[in-house]
Amino acid sequence: MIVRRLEELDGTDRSVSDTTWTSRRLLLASDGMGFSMHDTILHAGTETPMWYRNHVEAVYCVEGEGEIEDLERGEVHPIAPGTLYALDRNDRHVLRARTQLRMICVFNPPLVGPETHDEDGAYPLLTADGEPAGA
Ligand code: 9YT
Repeated sequence: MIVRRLEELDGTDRSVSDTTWTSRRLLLASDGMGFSMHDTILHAGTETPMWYRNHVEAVYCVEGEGEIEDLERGEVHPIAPGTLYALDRNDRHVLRARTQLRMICVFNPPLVGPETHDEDGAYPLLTADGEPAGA
């Protein structure tokens, strides 16, 4: 059994930041669960374009107010605590945080650990060693 607490991740390589977000990666590929699980903060007043070409992701809002724009369909959906979105078609999207958002995210395949967004807002597929898959 794995028991882990959010505060244990601060200051470790399981806490990853980019300009608009900080993510605490509670479960990663090395934990052997078949998915990764993240507690992610999106900073107030930011927007983050993303396109997970290589992963499916489900995101559940537990704090804050914002919106998600589905760039495939041109639809905008409000985000509030209790809202889930699932990117079941590798959908390109923009997440806008009106206030700070706190999101619980699950990825399949699991993230390995060091990934940050590439120029398209995607994460690369990595091997367990953190090297590009297929390289
Ligand atoms: C809200 C969202 O898309 N989160 C993605 C995961 C997070 N940015 C991370 O752990 O990299």
